Amino acid sequence: MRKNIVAGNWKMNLDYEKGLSLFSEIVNMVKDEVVGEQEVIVCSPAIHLYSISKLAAPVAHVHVGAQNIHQAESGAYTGEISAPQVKSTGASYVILGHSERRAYFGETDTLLAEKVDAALKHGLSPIFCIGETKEEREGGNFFEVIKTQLAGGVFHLSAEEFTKVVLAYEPVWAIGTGLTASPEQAQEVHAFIRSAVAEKYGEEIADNTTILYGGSANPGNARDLFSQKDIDGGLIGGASLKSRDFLEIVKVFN
Ligand code: 3PY
Repeated sequence: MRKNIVAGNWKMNLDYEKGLSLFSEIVNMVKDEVVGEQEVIVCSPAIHLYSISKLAAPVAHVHVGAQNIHQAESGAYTGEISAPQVKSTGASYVILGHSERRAYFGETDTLLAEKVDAALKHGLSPIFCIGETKEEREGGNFFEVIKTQLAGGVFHLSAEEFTKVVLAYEPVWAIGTGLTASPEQAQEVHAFIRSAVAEKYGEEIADNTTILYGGSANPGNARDLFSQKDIDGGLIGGASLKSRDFLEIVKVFN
């Protein structure tokens, strides 16, 4: 079902104690201040997953996710973490295809499709990221880039599998740069993504797909972004590291 979601991407920040303390603040604020049906997800480094999942368990609408998994279930892959391991912590989501993983770890659409399959097989919902670079936007072929990422990463799924996927449009030029897509620029791409999903899986599934915006979203721009017809929430980087800022973004849906 199409949901409003605000997901934090903590990236490689916060030691164990600081992560627990930030998550506790978020949970307490959600309990006190969130009145809507919106879902709150925190995607933390692996070290926090088990402990914050325990804190999240009693709170409706708060969930935990990882930021990556390996495509294999187990084996000699030093330093990696698998879908069943993440699932065993109590987490229910995993970010896949973030542009930082594509750029710094060489993750291709083919590899990401395997990771998506591993996540779904073990009961994790992928938050699958797509988005164009500055050069691709300036070159004018960004719709093609996005369609290729969708086709390579998630369009091999059956319709039933696809309904468990959350999509996140993250223009690479808006990540870590302080630049944000304007609400109109973001809406244009979100509408395109929804139409590509409709072409592949039909109107009903497209209507029910949650598509998040990510890329320097903050309390100052979230309301304008989320008021666009095809933007169902956000994947939040820096602003998710401050409980008050993150909650202000969540509360846009109150
Ligand atoms: C950002 O906001 O910078 C992000 O990368 C969110 O995933």
